[in-house]
Amino acid sequence: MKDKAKDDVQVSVVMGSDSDLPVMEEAIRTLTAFDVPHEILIASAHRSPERTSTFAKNALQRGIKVIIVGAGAAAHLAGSIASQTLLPVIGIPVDGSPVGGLDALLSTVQMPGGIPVATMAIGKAGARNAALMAVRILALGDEELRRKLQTYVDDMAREVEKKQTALEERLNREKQEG
Ligand code: RP5
Repeated sequence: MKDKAKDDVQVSVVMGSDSDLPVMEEAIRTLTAFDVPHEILIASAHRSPERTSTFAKNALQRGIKVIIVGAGAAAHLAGSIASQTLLPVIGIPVDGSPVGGLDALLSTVQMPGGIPVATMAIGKAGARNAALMAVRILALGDEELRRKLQTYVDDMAREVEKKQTALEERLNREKQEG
């Protein structure tokens, strides 16, 4: 039988446009890898303000725990959502604009005091970290998720060791070959 509590959506992944999807897929992939139930939505702060507002105002009541928001250009989406909910909002500046996402970074990170948006790095690294930040928040009350997070961190450390070994082998080979 399905465990209903575990199947309930815990994270909303919101993006300003379908053009943000290639970046946001990194967050979606990571949430999927951790088996975190999530939903994916398109809502624009500028083009569909009412849709954005309805989502933000209902999210807490729907049982959502964390909202991940990606937007590019004059990226007001994360701040707009954060202003209409008490849930933690994690922002990802999407790097689709001619200025490489710097506009989105400043629009997302420079929130006036009082309405926080936890802003990640520009682009795919930020999207991956947004999902990992959501997992860290959820893991505070979920031992199984905390164990998965520990395995993820341990695997990364092992990867570095492997790279070190591969590098040493290559340098030794090159030395022997003269
Ligand atoms: C933002 O404007 C979106 O988040 C997207 O990054 C950017 C461009 O949107 P499109 O013109 O590609 O739909 O609101």
